[in-house]
This record gives sequence, C-alpha cells and structure tokens, in this order.
Amino acid sequence: MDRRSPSETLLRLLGERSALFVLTGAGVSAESGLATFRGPDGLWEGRDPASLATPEAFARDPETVWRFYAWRRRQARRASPNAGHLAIAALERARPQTDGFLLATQNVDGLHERAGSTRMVRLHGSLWRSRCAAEGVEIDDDRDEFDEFPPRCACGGPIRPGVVWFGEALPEAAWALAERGARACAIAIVAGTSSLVYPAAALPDIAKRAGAYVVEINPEHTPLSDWAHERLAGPAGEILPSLVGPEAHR
Ligand code: BV8
Repeated sequence: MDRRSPSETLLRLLGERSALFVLTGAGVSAESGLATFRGPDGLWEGRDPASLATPEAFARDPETVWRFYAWRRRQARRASPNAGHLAIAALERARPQTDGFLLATQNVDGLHERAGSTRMVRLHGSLWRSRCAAEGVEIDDDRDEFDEFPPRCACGGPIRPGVVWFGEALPEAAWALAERGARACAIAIVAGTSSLVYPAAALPDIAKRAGAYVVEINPEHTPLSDWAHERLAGPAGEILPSLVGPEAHR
C-alpha cells in the first residue's frame, strides 16, 4: 500500500535510533535540479547517459564522454543540496554511535557531502575526481574546460572521470563497507533509485535478509516497491524530513 507519511512502526524504529542504512540514487538530487538517468529529463543532448558511461564509449570517443562529464560538473556545481540531502545528514547526526549510520550513494554529484554527510560510501565514484587510465592514479579535479581531449597525465596516459562505468567493478572497499552496513542495520531506507543497477540494487535485499525493516521512498514504482516493508510514495525532499525526529535538530 502506497503511503505518503511514515507508519507508526517506522517512527518507533527511528525513535529507538537503531542502526540506519541509507541507499540513494539520482532521484534524491532531482529536487536540486539535476537530471536523473532514466527519468523523462534523463537524456543528455538526446543521448542516453548509460551509452556514455562505459569504457568502450571513452575509448571510442573520449571528447564526447568528457563533454558529457564537463556538462555534469557544471550542472552539479550550480546545484545546491535539497531538504532530502539535509535530512539524511540530520539522521546521521542523531546516530553518533559506531555503526549507527551509513549512507551508500550511487550518486556522483557531491551533494550529500555538501549537505554534511560524512559516514558515507560512494559506490559509483565522484564527478570531482579524475584518474589516469594508464597508472590508475586518482586526483581531485573540478575542471570543465580542457585544452585537449582526453586531457593527459604527466605520464602521457589519458585522464578519465573518476566514476565507475557500466561493466566496471565497484571500488572494493566501498562495496565491502556498504554490504557490511546493509547487513548490520535495523532499518534500510532506499531513496531515489530505480533499483535497476547492480550490485547497488542488491543492497536492500541483503538488508532485508539480515532482518532489517526496508523502506522505499520514490514517487514511482520500482522492482523494490512490492517487497519493501513500507513504501512512501513521493519526492525524497518532502518525505525524508518527516523521518527526522526533534532530537536530530538539536
Ligand atoms: C558491474 C556512474 C561487474 C557513472 C553508474 C552486461 C554487461 C556488463 C554489466 C552488466 C550487464 N548487465 C548487467 C550488468 C551489471 C550493470 C547493471 O546493473 N546494468 C543494469 C542497467 C542492468 N552494472 C554494472 O555494470 C556495474 N558493474 O556489474 O561490474 C564486474 C565485476 C568485476 C569485475 C569487472 C566487472 C557498474 C554499475 C555502475 C555504473 N555507473 N554511474 C555516472 O554517474 O555517469 S550507474 C548510474 O545508474 C548512476 O550511478 C545512477 O545512480 C545509477 C542508478 O540509477 P538511479 O540512481 O537509480 O537513477 P535512475 O535515473 O535510474 O532512477 C531515478 C529514480 O529516482 C527513479 O526511480 C525515479 O522515480 C526516482 N525519483 C525521481 N525524482 C525523485 C525520485 N525519487 C525521490 N524523490 C524524487 N524527487
């Protein structure tokens, strides 16, 4: 049954401040004005982002791929964290105990960090990192203008965006932390994701099998909707603040 406001069960569990695991996707940044991957506004210049987020696309046409990520950097720089991002950071602050909170995000836009989230893992990397494709060395990088495509490392190798593309393995440490957080939590909140991309989409199942109460926050139905314990149908920026108790605002 689709609800708009949290159930008594969920509010009780949240009030107990038991261990909370949060998984987010592009939908959490939608109210900050950033296009989602698969939503109606999800195309970039008529191109399906998923066709650009691959090593093959980068090898074939590094200029187009870099122009796509430069455009995303410009979009993300202009965006601000919304009430959903801020609510997730408040939920973290209300759980100072070790292992009391973990955010695993599929997003690469940096808005969770700008909202104050600290106990988090970036499953798919970051727009604000780049990597030498030859040496693997990662650097902080916020450039959205380039003299050449692809930009070159001092070693001569091509520099690529520091994100995880389709067909690439997730960072081992990030995945291990996320899996541990999903197994250890009492509540798993899954917000703003179509639950289509693996292995991230497996995390709610890992949490549920470990006994967690799974809550989905999404205006649309997803493969998760029918077996989450609770589905809050609406925008994350409106629903997440209703999960933050008075204690978190101290
Ligand atoms: C891997 C980073 C194995 C880049 C992304 C065939 C070949 C190869 C692999 C596969 C294959 N078939 C399947 C796979 C696995 C593949 C996969 O899952 N594919 C899917 C599409 C079937 N996964 C992978 O390739 C992963 N790697 O499997 O490696 C391996 C192992 C060992 C060694 C080598 C290889 C890597 C996946 C990561 C890909 N990178 N992004 C970039 O960002 O540019 S994925 C991309 O999709 C984004 O990260 C995005 O976050 C992610 C998931 O999408 P969502 O976040 O859910 O966004 P979406 O638009 O889909 O949905 C938005 C949702 O928000 C909607 O439901 C909407 O209703 C909702 N919404 C809208 N507004 C709001 C809202 N919700 C709340 N509030 C609102 N206001």
